[in-house]
Amino acid sequence: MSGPRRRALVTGITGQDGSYLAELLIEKDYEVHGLIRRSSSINTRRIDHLYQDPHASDRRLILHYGDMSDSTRLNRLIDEVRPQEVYNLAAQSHVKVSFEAPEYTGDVDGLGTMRLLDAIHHCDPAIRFYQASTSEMFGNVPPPQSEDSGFRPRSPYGASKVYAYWMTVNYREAYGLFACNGILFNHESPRRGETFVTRKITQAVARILAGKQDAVYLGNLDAKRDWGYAPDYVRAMWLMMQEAEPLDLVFASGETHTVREFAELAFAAVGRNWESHVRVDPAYLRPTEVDALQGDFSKARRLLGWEPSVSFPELVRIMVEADLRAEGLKPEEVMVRPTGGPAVASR
Ligand code: NAP
Ligand code: F7E
Repeated sequence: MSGPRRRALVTGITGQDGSYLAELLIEKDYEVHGLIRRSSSINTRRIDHLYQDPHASDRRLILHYGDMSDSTRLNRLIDEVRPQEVYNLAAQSHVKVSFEAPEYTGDVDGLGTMRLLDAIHHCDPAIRFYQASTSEMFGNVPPPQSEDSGFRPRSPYGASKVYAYWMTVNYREAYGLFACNGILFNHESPRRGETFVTRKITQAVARILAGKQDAVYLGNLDAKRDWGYAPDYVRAMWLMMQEAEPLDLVFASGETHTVREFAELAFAAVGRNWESHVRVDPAYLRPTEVDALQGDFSKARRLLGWEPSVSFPELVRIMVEADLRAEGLKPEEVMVRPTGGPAVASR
């Protein structure tokens, strides 16, 4: 016999990860509450397929207006919703933008996390808390990076997330909260924001094929990242929250590839040469860069049995395929079959 339905609160529910996490939690029979920002245009397109009319009975997705900079709202929300699990995914998550808006990034990503932890501590310390920590915290620590590596952040975003990481640890140690950090390396999908490099490339591939543009302007092609598939990473978040003890764990693919390699594969997927379409514009360079990330997720594999399910070439093809469809093109007609694989990756 199943018990009462579990309740989760997800901040950042309108983002890439928030949308996949909401799907996963609903599938697992949770009542999902999401924090959304008021904006003058609709910002819920990633979760529109989950939306239910407020008058419907037995609602599984309930949205609340609020902002990570507003502690009174966060306190009230925790008190009203009384979730068993809080997933803190809200953030100004763009590293380059964080150099332009360092104070705002620190407020939302750093202090915002503390506000939520404090609301839980004062309202109901039994509430479990997940913090969306990031490989950006490692900065220029050489790869492979694991739970034992130090943090040397290279951006206001990375530094804000280091503060949030340690506040999560501190609320755990000081007040006994079940507060854990998932240290996630880059993860992508067709829902990735259009200004992150992977999606910028795959969207450009589709638009070039559709005749809407001829080139894409990028910054540092030599940067190395450990790229995985976002749905695998939200599964990791949920797994961490089901553990007996709160942990801090790295989740990654274990591989590293350059931005250049990503572009090469994405253009090759439609039979084009990347060099004919990629141009470098220094405007996209960062004042300080994280040169190389490659995660060692052996601890997560050992403790949680977690493994990534999508390889790097598959990820590129999934994203190219989705962007081709969005442009009204048929992937089966324009994508080149990879050696030994199907023409279309479809997921
Ligand atoms: P994302 O697509 O940029 O989503 C960020 C979410 O935060 C959106 O829902 C956004 O709302 C919300 N948000 C931003 N500022 C807010 C504020 N002031 N108050 C309330 N909500 C706010 O990011 P993501 O890729 O899903 O990443 C989720 C989390 O994991 C973030 O904390 C990110 O820093 C972290 N992370 C991401 C990765 C990755 O590779 N994706 C890796 C490690 C860690 P709007 O939709 O209204 O903008
Ligand atoms: O950059 C280089 C850029 O913006 C990846 C966020 O989710 O993952 C993400 O942060 C690399 C960097 O992601 C362009 O310099 C070259 O080296 O896609 P990105 P990110 O900075 O790694 C981490 C784990 C997070 O936590 C963050 O929230 O690509 N690059 N040319 C470019 N990057 C962008 N955005 N645009 C370019 O034109």
